Amino acid sequence: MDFAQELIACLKGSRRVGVLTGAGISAESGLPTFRGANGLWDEKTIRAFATPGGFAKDPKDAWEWYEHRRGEAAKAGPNPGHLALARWEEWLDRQSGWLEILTQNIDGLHQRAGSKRVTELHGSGWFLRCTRCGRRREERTHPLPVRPPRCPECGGLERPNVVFFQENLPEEALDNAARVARECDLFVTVGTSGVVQPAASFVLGASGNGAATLEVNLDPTPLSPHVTWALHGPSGKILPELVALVSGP
Ligand code: BJW
Ligand code: ZN
Repeated sequence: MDFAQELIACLKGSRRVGVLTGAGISAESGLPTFRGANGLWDEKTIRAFATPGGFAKDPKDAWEWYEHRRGEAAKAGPNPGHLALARWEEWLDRQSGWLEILTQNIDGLHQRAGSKRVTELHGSGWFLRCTRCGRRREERTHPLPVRPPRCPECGGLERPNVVFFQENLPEEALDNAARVARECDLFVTVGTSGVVQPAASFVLGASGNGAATLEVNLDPTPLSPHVTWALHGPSGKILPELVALVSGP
């Protein structure tokens, strides 16, 4: 079998599929990525706003950045890449299999596309957390009437319930990711630069456990040499093609 035939056989034969997504899958919804082609935010911006020290130093500026991004995400809709993953999950459900998405994105677009099994590794922009009492609340209003927002319980400063650099990922999310990497037949990475840990290492974990691995990205990444197949192009075009192959005749 050649390269393409092996990939097609693997896609059709896989009943347990793990998918790690990054900012690139939402690029075709008009949301900028951090790094890579179309990357809008440089490391300096990310460090200024998405680190505990950066947020503490200037919560107002950090909130302006998150508010801007929440607004863009609210205006955006899922693109064919998100929708293809939701269709693949539905198809696997019917075959008594599963597909679980581990997303680094905070935009909520997988859920809006209809995906059911979604683990948000880096939190969500639609939840806020009090820096004083720890209370979490869902808040979809945009723009927020008061910025920075204050805790309705104790009046403390609220932050987005996302994972900044130097912070641990939620324990439940890490447990889910470990389980997916352990149990999947196929692990797919989509639109991630593969430089942020620990998310980038899940594909290596899956591969170490015997899963086949596939990367879908516009460009090669540091993960490319380690995967079974690397497909380079827009995920909004490649994922629908793959899912048509899976569920087709
Ligand atoms: C397309 C496309 C299209 C475009 N189709 N593709 C081990 C070694 C070294 C460092 C560390 C390590 N372990 C931990 C660290 C430190 C750190 C880290 O990884 N640093 C590296 C940068 C070196 N990790 C952490 O701090 C993590 N915490 C942790 O490990 O806790 C333990 C600890 C405790 C105390 C001290 C130290 C450690 C937490 C990481 C949290 C990351 N947070 C952010 C912000 C989240 C909230 C928000 O969104 O604002 O998460 S940073 C940012 O990067 C965001 C993203 O989720 C994350 C990953 O980015 P992603 O999704 O890959 O996007 P891009 O932009 O990088 O890539 C887009 C890709 O798409 C590109 O490749 C394009 O080509 C592609 N693309 N259009 C297909 N149409
Ligand atoms: Zn509070």
